[in-house]
Amino acid sequence: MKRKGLTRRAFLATASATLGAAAIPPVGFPQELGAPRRAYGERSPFEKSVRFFPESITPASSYSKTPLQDLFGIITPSALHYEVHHSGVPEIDPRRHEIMIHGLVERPLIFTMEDFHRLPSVSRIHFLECAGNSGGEQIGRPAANPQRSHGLLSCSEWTGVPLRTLLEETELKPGATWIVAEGADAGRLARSIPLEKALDDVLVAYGQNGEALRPEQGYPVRLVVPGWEGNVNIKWLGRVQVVDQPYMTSYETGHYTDLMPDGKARQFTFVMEAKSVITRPAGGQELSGPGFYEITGLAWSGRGRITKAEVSTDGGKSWQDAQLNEPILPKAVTRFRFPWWWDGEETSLQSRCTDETGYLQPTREELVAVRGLNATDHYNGIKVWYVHKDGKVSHE
Ligand SMILES: Nc1nc2c(c(=O)[nH]1)N[C@H]1C(S)=C(S)[C@@H](COP(=O)(O)O)O[C@H]1N2
Ligand SMILES: [Mo]
Repeated sequence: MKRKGLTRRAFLATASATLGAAAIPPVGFPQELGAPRRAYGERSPFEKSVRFFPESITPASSYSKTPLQDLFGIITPSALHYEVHHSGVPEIDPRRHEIMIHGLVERPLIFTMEDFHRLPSVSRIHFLECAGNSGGEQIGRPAANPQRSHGLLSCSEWTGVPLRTLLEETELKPGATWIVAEGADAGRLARSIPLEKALDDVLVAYGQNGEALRPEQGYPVRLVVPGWEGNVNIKWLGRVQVVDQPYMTSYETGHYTDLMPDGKARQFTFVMEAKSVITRPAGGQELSGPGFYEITGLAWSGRGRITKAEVSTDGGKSWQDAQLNEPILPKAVTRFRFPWWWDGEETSLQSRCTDETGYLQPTREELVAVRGLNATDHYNGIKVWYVHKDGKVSHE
């Protein structure tokens, strides 16, 4: 009688007390006046969710992961956005920062940040995902919770100027086919991007979730390259050079290329393919007993909108459609949810998604059969969580 658990009455029964037994006013209502206002808000002291810092070789070349299991909706709070820094977080004074656009252009331009804020702007919600996100899963080292397995993923509302507007202003010369974008951090991280993408939907962003970018996200200005691997989203943007070929920078040759089983490397694998992960219930969490649970998670695709998310609660034998929560935006995360009645037996939970191109997220086995085990970037296989009889959920 699994269906029975999905009725409204059944899940209201998850409330811990019925009214008859409760004190009025309920325990925990304060009796004193509250704290005074504050100029810049902070979350409740009871909320403890933080970024996770894996070990790093140097403090400057390091990363942190978003606590996906603790988040609601689709927007990542800026303070919890994942970070990848190859040469630390520079402190840039916006009054002194300039963006140069030059190369194969009729009119090279230099913008101050003040000039920049006067240009026509747009706001769009997009995910950002490091190519290395969940790479350990590919080589058979599954991570223990959603933060550790998939936390190099965040989603923000970005505000800025379309790169197209700036490039049109400079008047491109014939032969212009690529750009090289360079950061103003000490390492001057640079990436080649095809002009076609630069003229399509790339943003030169200064806003993140309604306020200025955080220093960790590239303050005062960064590239947002929707749907493409995190690395090309150049932070602390200083320079865009219009060129006639890719420049084979270290991050598109020595890094972020995928060594295939035949010994050849795939290069310029920019698009982050469709992927999903269940964030609750998931590894590191515990079910309090048989009964109703809402399974929820995130699905996203660098190729556009998510059209379907499916959940399996029986080890992948059968799949059922999950509900996609609005809004369902292109190259943004989409939240899905699925009502589940746990009967107390050992089982596993997994999700898979389909995007608007019809592409279906593969299993790890399908992906490894094609890509092998040399490279761990651009991994998008299905993630499985195991539910044990005692209610504990784990990664194995
Ligand atoms: N200038 C510069 N841009 C950069 C980086 C960097 O170290 N320097 N890291 C890149 C990498 S590898 C990723 S995944 C994203 C991470 O962006 P975030 O730190 O805002 O999450 O920024 C990219 N842009
Ligand atoms: Mo990255």
